[in-house]
Amino acid sequence: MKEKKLKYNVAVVGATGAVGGAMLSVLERRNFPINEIRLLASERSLGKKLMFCGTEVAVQVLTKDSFKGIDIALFSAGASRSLEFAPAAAASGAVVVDNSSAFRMDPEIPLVVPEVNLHAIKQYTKRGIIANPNCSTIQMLVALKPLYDKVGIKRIVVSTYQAVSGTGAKAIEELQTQIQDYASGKTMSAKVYPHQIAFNCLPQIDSFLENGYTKEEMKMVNETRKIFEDSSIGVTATAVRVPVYFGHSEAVNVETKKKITAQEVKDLLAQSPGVQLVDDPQKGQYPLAIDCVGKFETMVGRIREDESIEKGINLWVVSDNILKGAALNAVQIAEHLISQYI
Ligand code: NAP
Ligand code: 3JN
Repeated sequence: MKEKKLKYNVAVVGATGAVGGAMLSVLERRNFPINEIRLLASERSLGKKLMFCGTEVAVQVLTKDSFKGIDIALFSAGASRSLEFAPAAAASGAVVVDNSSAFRMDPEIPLVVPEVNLHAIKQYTKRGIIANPNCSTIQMLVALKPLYDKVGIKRIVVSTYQAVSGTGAKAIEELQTQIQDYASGKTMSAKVYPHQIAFNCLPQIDSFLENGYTKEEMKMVNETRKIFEDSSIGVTATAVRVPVYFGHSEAVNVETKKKITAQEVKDLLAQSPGVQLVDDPQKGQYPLAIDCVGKFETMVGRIREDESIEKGINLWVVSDNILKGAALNAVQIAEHLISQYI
């Protein structure tokens, strides 16, 4: 039997980005056992150094030869970079955890939320790649998995309220600039988004498809079915960008197969992995985007029965889109890999 490693060589692809930076901080916060950390980005970052565990590490340019000796490669440099470089990383012996949409719907590649379908990780051996779902899917399924297991889910109707950090650093800057321009009486201009985002809500995330939905909305539909391994589940989504910097919020309506009361849902979620129940509306306590920032848990509240149908539940689900929505989920997958497989 192969001897178990005590420490691992980890590459972070897109290390200079918002998600890559969060990956470094999550690896540090969770004391991931690292021998070598290799930071990879584009030629624009050549010469840059980033801090990791108190040491400066030079950023290297991503090439197909970047992965020699690497055990785990965490990718967050966009889908086209994943398509081009993840197979090369896998061929050189690394297990890839990919944050992009590149491989999510590939039937040979597991799509994993550890609290929901940890068992699927073992399929990584087929291609050496594991996909991280979209941020909006991840937090919704962390909240819904306990209900799915207990009473079954027939249909999900979800509306999202997504923070600008989901679009990256340029979008954070755009919101900031528009707010400053408004305060000083200047005309606001929009470059990243199709319309002004300050003081506005945009019912468009990513581009529109022929069926009238956006790509972001269809990611939630298709990824949910794959992760639950249930093609019968109905999912319909409206994804909205709101002028919030960090933290995605979601209003989720669920039609269950068997009846469950609001109190039973609260009891269930109070002890569910990855969930923090915040549900005392009389005291003004419910999940808020400003409270989820930096937290590993997905916050759930406003739990109530949908009185318009026989078996329905409403929930308000809030999570740090850069942490559980991306970096933390990827690191949790890597933790399971090293505890069970490599
Ligand atoms: P970002 O802040 O713009 O960072 C992009 C990163 O990719 C930077 O490190 C950049 O390096 C690197 N990069 C770009 N082009 C490259 C190239 N040709 N070769 C090597 N590196 C390159 O974006 P982000 O917000 O971190 O998001 C990055 C990706 O993560 C997204 O495109 C998406 O696929 C994924 N993501 C997933 C979720 C999710 O829902 N799970 C959420 C957000 C993002 P330079 O600094 O050198 O340009
Ligand atoms: O907009 C958000 O809040 C989440 C954005 C995710 C994202 C942004 C650019 C490219 C993705 C993703 O993870 O689905 C991608 C992509 O990889 O397609």
